[in-house]
Amino acid sequence: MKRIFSGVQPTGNLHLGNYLGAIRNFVRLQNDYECIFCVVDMHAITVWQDPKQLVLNTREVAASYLAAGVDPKRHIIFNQSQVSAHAELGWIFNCVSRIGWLNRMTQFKDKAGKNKEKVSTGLYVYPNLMAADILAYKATHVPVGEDQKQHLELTRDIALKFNNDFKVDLFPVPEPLIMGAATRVMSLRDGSKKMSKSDPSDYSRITMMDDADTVAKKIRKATSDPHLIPGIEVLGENGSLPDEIRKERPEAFNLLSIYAALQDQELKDVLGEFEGKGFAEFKQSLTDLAVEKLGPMGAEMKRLMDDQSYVDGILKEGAGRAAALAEPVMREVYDAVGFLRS
Ligand code: AQP
Repeated sequence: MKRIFSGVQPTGNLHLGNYLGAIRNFVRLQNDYECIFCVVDMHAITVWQDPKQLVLNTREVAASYLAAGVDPKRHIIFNQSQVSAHAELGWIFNCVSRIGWLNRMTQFKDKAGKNKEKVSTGLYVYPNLMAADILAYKATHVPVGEDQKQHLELTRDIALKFNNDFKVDLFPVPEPLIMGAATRVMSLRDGSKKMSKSDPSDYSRITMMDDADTVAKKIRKATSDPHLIPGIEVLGENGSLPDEIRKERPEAFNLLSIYAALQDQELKDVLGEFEGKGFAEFKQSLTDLAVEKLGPMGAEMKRLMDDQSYVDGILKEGAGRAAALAEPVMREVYDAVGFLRS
């Protein structure tokens, strides 16, 4: 049986990158895998979250899964803190994982910046908790964006080390599923930075709940360049965009890649359609497409977020089902480690 675990942090401002890089893929995977989709609220508090806002943001992520089309009857949707196995296994993995491994995590370096002494210890051991999220369910596959590949490698190392240290064959070594085009959506203001929830500028991202006017305004103000859209001759032999071309015009190709991803096309098809046109014209087409694809989903998210008891009920029911899956795994883990259960 192929089982997927994946999650999104409830840190507000869910954006187009979260949708194209993660949530849309969840919907596509649900026909081929048994899926566990988590709202990872314990990861969120590795940086300060306002408690009242965290509750709302947790419902926002759950609503995004539902509005995008995840079926909560066939698959599990829940928030991490409602299943204690995550914290329990996370602690054990703190004792399996090595400091040297964590020191190599580039996301920690990026997020901590120059402030390493001041960030929470939770932020540092975040990848160990992510390993626990996945392995508590013996998930075999994890859909990850480029930025999470290194953390999944660490999960694989932890699974292997645990099996080896305790001489068991307990954890599978999960495989990454890197999905389709535009797995990395960049900021609308600066093509060298990824689109992110925490960017102080609202104009850097399109959120999943932006209305049509806001989407139009953000795309109009998005950084592009004065050159015309090139033809397919800029692409490499396999149809991919050479790094040096992307580096020359990062914002232009970000917008073109977003269009391709939203339309479910290859970049070559988009270049074929818009070759020789300027960005003013292209931006109008991108706006129309983004509003068409995101508008109904954003409206459904808003409707669901007003139906608090429905969303909370889905999370509670999902947590019960998740806990039932994790429970026998945790029993095996405690036996392996030598924790006495009386
Ligand atoms: N810009 C992006 N392009 C493609 N995929 C993205 N993801 C995030 N940003 C992009 C994917 O969304 C999923 C959930 O991510 P997360 O909640 O763990 O947040 P994050 O990766 O730390 O990035 P965010 O959402 O922008 O938050 P901040 O600002 O806090 O860094 C993941 O699968 C991720 O790959």
